[in-house]
Amino acid sequence: MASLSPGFHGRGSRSITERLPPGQYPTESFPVLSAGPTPHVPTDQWSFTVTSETGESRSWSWQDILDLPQDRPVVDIHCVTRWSKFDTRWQGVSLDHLIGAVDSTARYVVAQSFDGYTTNLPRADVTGGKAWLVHSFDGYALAPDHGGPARLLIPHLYFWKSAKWVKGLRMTTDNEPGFWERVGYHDYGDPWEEQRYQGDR
Ligand SMILES: Nc1nc2c(c(=O)[nH]1)N[C@H]1C(S)=C(S)[C@@H](COP(=O)(O)O)O[C@H]1N2
Ligand SMILES: [Mo]
Repeated sequence: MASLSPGFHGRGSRSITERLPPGQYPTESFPVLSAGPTPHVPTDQWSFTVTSETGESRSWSWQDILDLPQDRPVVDIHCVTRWSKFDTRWQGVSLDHLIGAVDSTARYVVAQSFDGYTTNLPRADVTGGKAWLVHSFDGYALAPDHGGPARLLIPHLYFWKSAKWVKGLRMTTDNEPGFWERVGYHDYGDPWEEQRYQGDR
């Protein structure tokens, strides 16, 4: 069998070309994209809260999160500004553990962040082992500019859905558009379907 040129294949057998969604380019760097200034939240003042559609809520301290089972996803990420970054390495907690702790039949969630940022997601997209609350990147504590102490990681959707400085999830019966979705970005944001703006299929 012919050998594959190093650098063009990461994990598994799919080539970088096959792993690049339409309209994206690969980058080694990790650009910072924030709508406003970086909030600084010390971990001893940090907590994460999931609130159901009936108002029931459950909160976790920083230590509570570290005590939950830890995952180490290695995933490709895709920003709507067209950069993609392959094989990014994270550590954190599956959102299944957090959402599963409250009694809710809501079909949507709104992620809420310390900087006031919000983004909406179908519940089905943040459960089933597809989404995480992450606190480490590449083996180090997540840098403040990239969302530290903790952010969401939802790699199968455009990266604006991965809320930085996240402080909680609100379960909602209706799909309530978040910060970028209200100003014209797509409600769902599938990079493989190029769902960049409202009106893109
Ligand atoms: N709280 C918060 N989360 C956010 C943003 C933001 O401005 N505030 N920007 C989003 C956008 S548009 C992108 S592309 C990614 C960028 O993450 P990065 O700065 O780590 O590359 O974070 C997303 N999460
Ligand atoms: Mo973005």
